[in-house]
Amino acid sequence: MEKGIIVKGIGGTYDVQTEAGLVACTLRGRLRLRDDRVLVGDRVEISREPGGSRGVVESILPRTSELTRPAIANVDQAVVVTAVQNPAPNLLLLDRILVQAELAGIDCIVVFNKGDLDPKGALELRAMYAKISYPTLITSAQEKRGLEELRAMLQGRITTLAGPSGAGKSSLLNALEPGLNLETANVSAKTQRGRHTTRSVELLSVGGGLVADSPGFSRLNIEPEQQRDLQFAFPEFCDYLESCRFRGCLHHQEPGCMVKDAVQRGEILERRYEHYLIMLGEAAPRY
Ligand SMILES: Nc1nc2c(ncn2[C@@H]2O[C@H](COP(=O)(O)OP(=O)(O)O)[C@@H](O)[C@H]2O)c(=O)[nH]1
Ligand SMILES: [Mg+2]
Ligand SMILES: [Zn+2]
Repeated sequence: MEKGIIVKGIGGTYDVQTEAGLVACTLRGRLRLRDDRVLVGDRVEISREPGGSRGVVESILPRTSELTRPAIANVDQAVVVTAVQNPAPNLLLLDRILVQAELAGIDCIVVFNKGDLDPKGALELRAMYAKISYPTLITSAQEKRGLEELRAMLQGRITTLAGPSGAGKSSLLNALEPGLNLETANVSAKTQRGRHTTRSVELLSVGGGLVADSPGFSRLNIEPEQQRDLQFAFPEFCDYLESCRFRGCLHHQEPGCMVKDAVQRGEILERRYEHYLIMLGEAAPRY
């Protein structure tokens, strides 16, 4: 049977990207019963009349991952975009997004855009995150720099773009695929909280991959049930976790904590550790 990926779903019609192009599909009856369970990103089998332009989704293949906000199935990676300037980088927000992606089991790529505005600052920011072991990239949508590297990272994968409003996410996609004509806006023209144009998630064909230009992870506070796992969402902690004196060490005020030692020796960035403590405090108010 013909295979494809659902890239858009509106009012019971699902656009399925197949090797032969986009096919508008409805759902086979038994799938319609669980209409809310069909997600953009789902890999599906479809049937259609030979040469027909419309089809029917017959079955949904098993998912490799499932994000709830935004609701997308089979996301392989998050590309987190932060502007080097304008707006000023919010590294706590960047770390929050990275943590949520880590907790969801998704690979992360850290992109610093608007490199043209402060090339030196861009290098410093990149060095911080490269040290943590994240793949990093400096781009300029305006000067068309770093675009080929970004394209290579998107190739053949399902990606969600995340990052604050105004970072240049839509501009980067437009630079990669000029035909997209995504709306972009001056930072000053956006409200402080960013504009939230409510629209359904859609996967766009960009650079040989599929990309969701979504506002990113909308639930960014750490929930109590995430408290224990939070430490594992900081990849640079992992080498030390086993060596703490106490088994249940949460690396806050416990004696004999190897994570804190590593921070003191400069092996773990102090800023990252501070962000860990902020998030830990949200997860468990007594910390
Ligand atoms: N100087 C500079 N400005 C950029 C760059 N990328 C985007 N912008 C500008 O930043 C503003 C916000 O871009 P937009 O793509 O709408 O950001 P989004 O909210 O993340 O999608 C727009 O005015 C863009 O023209 C860049 O690489 N350099
Ligand atoms: Mg945008
Ligand atoms: Zn510890």
